[in-house]
Amino acid sequence: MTHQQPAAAYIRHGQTPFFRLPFANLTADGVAHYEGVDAVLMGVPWDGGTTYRPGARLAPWEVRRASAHVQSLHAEMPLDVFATIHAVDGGNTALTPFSAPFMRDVVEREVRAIVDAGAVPFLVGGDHSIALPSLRAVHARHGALAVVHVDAHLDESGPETWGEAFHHGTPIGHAIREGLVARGALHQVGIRATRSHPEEGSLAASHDARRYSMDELQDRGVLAVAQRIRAAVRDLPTYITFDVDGVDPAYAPGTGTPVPGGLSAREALRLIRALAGVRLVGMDVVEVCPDLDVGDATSTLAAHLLYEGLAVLASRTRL
Ligand SMILES: [Mn+2]
Repeated sequence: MTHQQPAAAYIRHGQTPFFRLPFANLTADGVAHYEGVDAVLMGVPWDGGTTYRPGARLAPWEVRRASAHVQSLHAEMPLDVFATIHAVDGGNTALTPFSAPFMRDVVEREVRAIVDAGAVPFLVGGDHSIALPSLRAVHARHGALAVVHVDAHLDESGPETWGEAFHHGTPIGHAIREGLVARGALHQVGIRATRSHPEEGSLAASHDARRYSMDELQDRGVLAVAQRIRAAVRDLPTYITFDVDGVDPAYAPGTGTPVPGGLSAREALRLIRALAGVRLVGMDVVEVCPDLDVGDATSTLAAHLLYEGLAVLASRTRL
């Protein structure tokens, strides 16, 4: 029996929770309770870390709306996702748009509440700077992580470009320096942006990160790349941080810093799906900018990427 509500229910009451799931139980003072919950979808309406075109703060509402069309039964696997795992909509992190340190504190606290209840967080950004506090919270629970990082950009910048240590081009660098990522367990897919310094990428390289170039992805195929990742992460707790600009702007136009030549929507979905079997402990999908989107293509893709992540969790739960 699926935990999704019938479509008529959300149309009737006017709310569109992620995947028509029930909302988490909140106390009067806004504290969530996740007992018995396997997965929590949570929006993080923050784009104060954006360096170019803003708007990702509005993504949680649009991805919720787009996700209402996603059903429980998987198209490629005999899997009834929302009957297998108990997933809820945890609402949004309550942020003001003005303080990045406040955002990081709130996100870390909210994700801690999710992982401390034994559930898996699925965050909907927001720009990519929301990934760092999420990784901190998941690391605090599970230890050093394998991280699958899909992105057009390396996201390991320091303050040399903007004079600012924390923005959406920095979360991977901080995660490495803070010891959140296990050595040799960072897997980067879709990286193709031109670089301004030859040392860009050297931090990840010094941590024995594996980068799968777009040429390699095309030549070997996405399934072979996913199988390499899966074999390498073994049973490490694995976190997927998915920047939609890893996908080609033809498929994901609604994003702030697009770079041509990325993954197709089909490759992106296959990549996540083929990670079934990994010990998934967290996921985020970031950098969806609804104002720049065309026909909800990017919001709808984000919803399906999250669904594939939930399917990874469900397929392991079922085993
Ligand atoms: Mn990014």
